Amino acid sequence: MPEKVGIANLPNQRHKIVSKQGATFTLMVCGESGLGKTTFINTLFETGLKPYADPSERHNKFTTLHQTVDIDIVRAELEEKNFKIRLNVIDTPGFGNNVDNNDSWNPIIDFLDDQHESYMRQEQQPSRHSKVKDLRVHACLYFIRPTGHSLKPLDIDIMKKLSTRVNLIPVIAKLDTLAPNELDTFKSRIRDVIEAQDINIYTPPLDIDDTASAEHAKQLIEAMPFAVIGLEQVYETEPEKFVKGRKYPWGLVEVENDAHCDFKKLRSLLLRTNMLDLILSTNEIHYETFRSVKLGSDATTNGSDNSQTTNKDEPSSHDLMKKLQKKPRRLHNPKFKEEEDALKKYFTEQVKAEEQRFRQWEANIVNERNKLNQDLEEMQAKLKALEDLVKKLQLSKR
Ligand SMILES: Nc1nc2c(ncn2[C@@H]2O[C@H](COP(=O)(O)OP(=O)(O)OP(=O)(O)O)[C@@H](O)[C@H]2O)c(=O)[nH]1
Ligand SMILES: [Mg+2]
Repeated sequence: MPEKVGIANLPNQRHKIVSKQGATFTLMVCGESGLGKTTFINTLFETGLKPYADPSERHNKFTTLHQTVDIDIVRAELEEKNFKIRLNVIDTPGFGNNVDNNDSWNPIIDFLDDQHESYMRQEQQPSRHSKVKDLRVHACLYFIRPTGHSLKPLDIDIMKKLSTRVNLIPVIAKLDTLAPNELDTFKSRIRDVIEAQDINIYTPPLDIDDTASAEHAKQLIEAMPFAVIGLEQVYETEPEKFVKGRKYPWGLVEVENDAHCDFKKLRSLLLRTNMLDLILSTNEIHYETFRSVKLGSDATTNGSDNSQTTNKDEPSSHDLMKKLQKKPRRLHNPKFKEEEDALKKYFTEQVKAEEQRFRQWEANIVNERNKLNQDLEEMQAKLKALEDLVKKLQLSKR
């Protein structure tokens, strides 16, 4: 790990809370297949943390070589000026390769929930001799395809699900494939959709006491969603000056140039300025939400036998463990609550649509009846006129 990442700055962020043992930071990448997630991880940590993809092999239909096919955890320990970070990087298989992509992201959601659950179980053990295993994800980078249009319905769906579980950071992938003049509009369209759809993305807090860091946070917020490029090669632009980037006939797109992409801003947010906020907010917001939903659903499902818990406000860890073990997993998982809600919504929509269809049908029948009545009246009038005429003719004949 090179020195410039600056993890030694971490103790300055919220120093009182950081223990001498350093911190654990877990980063996840996810998004459609082939957007450069694995490449980005290597670029971010400036190492071959993961094997690179060979473009010629990737496009061979008969092999999945280098394509990430499983949730893959890479662990590393970084140390800078005696401050230690235990880093977990979770690479996920890209979705979007299947005809039906609706479920391809389920394993990722399950993974996030499982980590919260496993942490909660460990916390509730009466005695915790062994070290707590904590793989709760502190930041999830969601890679967006650089289409220049907007977010796809699938992106919206997945981002919504992720944002209730994890600090979600949207990232525009492969910026170099987007025309420079398209970026601003693309970004603002994405921001509009995120706002309209009420997707809760991670926002760096503005520290009002510290103008410099507030200014930096403001710049980060304005740059969201960060547009990045993954490293391909290092080029010598001037003698002894090496630059990482991607070379095109019109020039070099530099990874670490703020004028070219937001890579440096994103790296700063993740590894320098906001790592501790990401860790703490995961614990304070996402883990707490998971915990209360889980225990809440547990309490409701156990409403009939609350005699076991003497003090309602403070159930003992033993009671909680007993409840968690007794109940089938299905009832606890917030994912099933979401699915249940989605089913209810679908059902209500279907009923509404059927009702609407029935009303329309009824209205059509009434219209048809009125029209027929009108026709009948007209016919009767004509008949009467003809009868009158016949009568007149008979009279004139006599
Ligand atoms: N033009 C361009 N190509 C990139 C960039 N980043 C990665 N690539 C290329 O895109 C291809 C896919 O990269 P990966 O990193 O394997 O993509 P991935 O998102 O991990 O793919 P899955 O594992 O299938 O989900 C490789 O050929 C990379 O060289 C980028 O910023 N710009
Ligand atoms: Mg990959």
